[in-house]
Amino acid sequence: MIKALFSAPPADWDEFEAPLRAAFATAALEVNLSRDHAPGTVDYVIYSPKGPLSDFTPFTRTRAVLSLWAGVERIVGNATLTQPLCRMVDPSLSVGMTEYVTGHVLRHHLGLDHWVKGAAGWHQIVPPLAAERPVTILGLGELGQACAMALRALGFPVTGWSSSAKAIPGLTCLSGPDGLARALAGAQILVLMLPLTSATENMIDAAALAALPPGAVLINPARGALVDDAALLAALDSGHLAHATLDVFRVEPLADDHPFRNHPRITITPHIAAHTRASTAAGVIADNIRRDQAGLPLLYRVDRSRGY
Ligand code: NDP
Ligand code: OXD
Repeated sequence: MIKALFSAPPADWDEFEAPLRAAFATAALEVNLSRDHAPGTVDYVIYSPKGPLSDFTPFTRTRAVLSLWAGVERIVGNATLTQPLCRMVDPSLSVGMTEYVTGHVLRHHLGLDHWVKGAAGWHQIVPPLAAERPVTILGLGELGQACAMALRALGFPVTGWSSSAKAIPGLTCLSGPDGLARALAGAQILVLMLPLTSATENMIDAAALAALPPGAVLINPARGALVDDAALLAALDSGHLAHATLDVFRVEPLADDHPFRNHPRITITPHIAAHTRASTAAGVIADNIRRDQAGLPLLYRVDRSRGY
């Protein structure tokens, strides 16, 4: 019998227990799923960074740590973690992120705030068509590509920037420092879809913000520490940046007295851009355990040297 330890907050257990048991049954896996197995007996750890586990040393027979989160910056550098680490790639996560990004891009593209506020008079401010509104996405992985394809389908010219060079039909794909300069210079709307690593922390600093065209909008549903907070406030206050829509922050929950709060050019959402949903993610976890048990390589393994 396979032993799987569920190491996550109680609310996650309530959400995941039944779907995981169902997914294990569907995958014909006999799994003893519990929140309190003795560490030395555990085959797989199903892990949330909000759970109790921080020392992986006693998990001597554990074959893999399977994260419920896509972002792994809070575990990838854990020196006690010698077991393989897999991040979450979940179809619902991609759909949720695509809906969030598309919705916020369309809000800014159409200037919806002006009309929602209830504009007086009869001033016909006609927005440009999507084809005239270039969008750049930094990060062309699972989520960045899903967002890019959805925006492309709506007619936006989409440029994506990633670590490795890519060729994706319909997108302008860039990489490297020159690619970043081009990607920023052309971005009327900039979407961050990068993981937080030592290479990406503070990437959106004063120079990167200055490289955007005047009046650009930033949408960050990736990680707060990608952005230099002080530089962002300065760019907004000078008017160079028209607006920032932020879902993620250096410290969460965002403090009530943080300068981002009540800033007229910042929209805050409380880390809700995309949620790992048990209905689909349980199957992803079960499938990875099935693969490992069958001697197949684990999917979505994190490269510790890159940090994602
Ligand atoms: P992926 O690992 O699939 O994609 C990451 C992308 O970033 C890849 O294209 C990668 O390039 C690129 N990249 C990484 N480092 C660099 C670098 N130094 N320079 C240039 N490009 C780089 O991640 P996901 O798309 O699944 O997720 C992205 C992030 O979204 C997560 O790490 C997480 O932080 C955040 N997230 C936020 C959620 C929310 O609710 N707010 C929900 C889920 C995730 P390459 O393709 O060459 O490897
Ligand atoms: C994640 C997140 O990384 O929710 O999955 O931010």
